[in-house]
Amino acid sequence: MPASVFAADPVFAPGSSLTFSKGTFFTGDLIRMYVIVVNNKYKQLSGTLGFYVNTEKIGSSNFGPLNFEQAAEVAHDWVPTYGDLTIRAESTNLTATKEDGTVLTMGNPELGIGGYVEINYFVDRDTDKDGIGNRLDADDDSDNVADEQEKEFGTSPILADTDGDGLTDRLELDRNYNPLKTDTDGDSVPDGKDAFPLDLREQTDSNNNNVGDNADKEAALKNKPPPETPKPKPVPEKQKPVLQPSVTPAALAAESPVASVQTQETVLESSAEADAVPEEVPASAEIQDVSELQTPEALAPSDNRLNSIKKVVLIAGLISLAIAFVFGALWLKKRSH
Ligand SMILES: [Ca+2]
Ligand SMILES: [Ca+2]
Ligand SMILES: [Ca+2]
Ligand SMILES: [Ca+2]
Repeated sequence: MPASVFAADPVFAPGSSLTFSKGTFFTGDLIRMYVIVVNNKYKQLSGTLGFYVNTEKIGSSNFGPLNFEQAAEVAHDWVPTYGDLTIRAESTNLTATKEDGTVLTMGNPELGIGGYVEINYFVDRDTDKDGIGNRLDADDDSDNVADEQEKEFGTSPILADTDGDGLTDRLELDRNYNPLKTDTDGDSVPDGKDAFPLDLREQTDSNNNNVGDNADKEAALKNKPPPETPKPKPVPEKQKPVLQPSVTPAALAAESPVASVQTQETVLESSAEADAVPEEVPASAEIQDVSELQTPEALAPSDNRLNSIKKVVLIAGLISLAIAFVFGALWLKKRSH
């Protein structure tokens, strides 16, 4: 609890003291300190108050002129530092005007020396800003690791993330990471950015399946399906073959006179073969259908014709020999007569 000391002074009313804008404040807070001054003796009073912390002057504020029995609040803003502090407000300059017009200044024995008010205050830190100073707080950094445990583990009681890797001491202890080492597994990725702080080979888990991306890639390679056989490229319309079977001779005849003639020739060819009359076979048909003439069925009629010719020639020869013999015999008989 703050303790106040009052020094007699014409400025400060008996029992007055320093007050603060917050009942409890900590290091780093912005605090306004107040002190009440009163003129209870002179026609008018004005002056300056100096503010001190542990004898170091931190600033000053003027007041007045105050009429008889008039009071005023003098304030000064302050950012406290840590520790046991003595905070003082002291009158550093005074000017009093008496009823008879006499002016008294600082140092005049009638006015007296400058008085002061001061207060002792322990200013604590509140690291986790929970309104409880570290001296009374069992877990100064609110990382759920008590100050006593922090001593045991060697972690800082005022740093929730002792090693600064992005993970609190509590989380690292719970997961067996090292709360004193930024990169537990030594893969050059800090624990807070490493999806696997205990696995040197893994750092990321892109699909959140709790399996590292490197292991995922290896598994994918092992289970790789055989490459697909490439599908034949579609043939462009211009290169597609014309489907002849769908075109009938009748259709061709209807479309083109030339086609009609060719069809008629084919019909004539067929009838000539059936009748075995070579003279009636058009020359064009012989050239176009050599393969057909070479078949046994086509060759058979030709052999028959050759045999017939041979027989005729043989018979004619025999007849000629017979006639020649008869005429020879008659000629010899006539000569012998
Ligand atoms: Ca605290
Ligand atoms: Ca703690
Ligand atoms: Ca950490
Ligand atoms: Ca760590």
